[in-house]
Amino acid sequence: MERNTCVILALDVTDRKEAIRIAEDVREFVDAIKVGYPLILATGLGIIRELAEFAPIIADFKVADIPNTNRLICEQVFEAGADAVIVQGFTGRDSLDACIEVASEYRKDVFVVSEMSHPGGAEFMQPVAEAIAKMAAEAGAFGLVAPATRPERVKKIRKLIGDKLTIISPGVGAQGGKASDVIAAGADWVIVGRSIYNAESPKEAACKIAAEIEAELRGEN
Ligand code: NUP
Repeated sequence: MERNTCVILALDVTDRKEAIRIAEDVREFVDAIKVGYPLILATGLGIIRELAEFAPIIADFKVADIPNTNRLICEQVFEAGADAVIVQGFTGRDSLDACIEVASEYRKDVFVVSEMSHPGGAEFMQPVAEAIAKMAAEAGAFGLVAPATRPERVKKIRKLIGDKLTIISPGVGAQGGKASDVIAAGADWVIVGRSIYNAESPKEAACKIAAEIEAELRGEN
């Protein structure tokens, strides 16, 4: 995944044609497309290959099972053509290791959720987020998913892991987070769903977020 616009589209629509139309529309302003249960349950796993024509695909299945089941899930995800998978870290090191082993067999990447972006993410996950981040770094994960709704938490996690892991950050726009704030806090990419796919012009919305990040990185904000 090349860092260019620093925007990842979360494509949580449930109609195949709409998904493809939006992906095509925004392709020049997003570095990757994240797909998850809403789109894949509605349209089937084959949508991954169709969308991969436009951008690298991150499969957000928040994999959270025993090692053997995690392995079976990750094999399906990579066989379907995904470039990366998002997994939960709270299931422990052996479960994460299983995902990372499969990913390395396919030469693909694993992102680990350290703490979720919604208010409930602070209830049970926040107290263990740093331990999860450390484990992800030790296990050799590619990156972390950390909340744009709490840039101060992203800053803390970035400090803890240094440059070892890539941080992708959901919660921009509809959940209240601001793209430039979380990039300033140390995230590498923002993940944006509704603010792009529900916009009158998804392309313009994505372009605007990319421009905001570019200005932040240039130190113009
Ligand atoms: O902590 C997380 N928060 C979050 O919103 C981890 C996630 N994977 N996500 C996903 O990011 C969520 O499932 C959705 O696909 C996307 C955010 O979408 P939106 O709030 O920008 O519409």
